[in-house]
Amino acid sequence: MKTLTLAFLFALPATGTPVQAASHEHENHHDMAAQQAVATHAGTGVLKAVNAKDGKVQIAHEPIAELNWPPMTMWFALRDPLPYDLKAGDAVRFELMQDEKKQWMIVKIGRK
Ligand SMILES: [Cu+2]
Repeated sequence: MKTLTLAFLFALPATGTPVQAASHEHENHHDMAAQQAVATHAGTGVLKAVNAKDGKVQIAHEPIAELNWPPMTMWFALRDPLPYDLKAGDAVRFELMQDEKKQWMIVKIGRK
């Protein structure tokens, strides 16, 4: 009987602790998700076309291992106006991030 009582007493804090730990991890998970949302990824490629009016560029990019992207040609939104010295045909290096709508946006671009 003594053993059963002890086991019961020890069981109380034991069941309480994992619940607290789980909710703490949950908060950490949200912090990590927020950090990932603003993470930038570096890429290289060739500038294929510029749509200055809509603030977009088409880039034939090389693989981006971090994102598991194969090489492809695609349009990206520009966060800032394109540097004046860049034109179609230029080799470029750039940095990408996802905007609040999860669309990929170039936040930095320059000649490679
Ligand atoms: Cu792509």
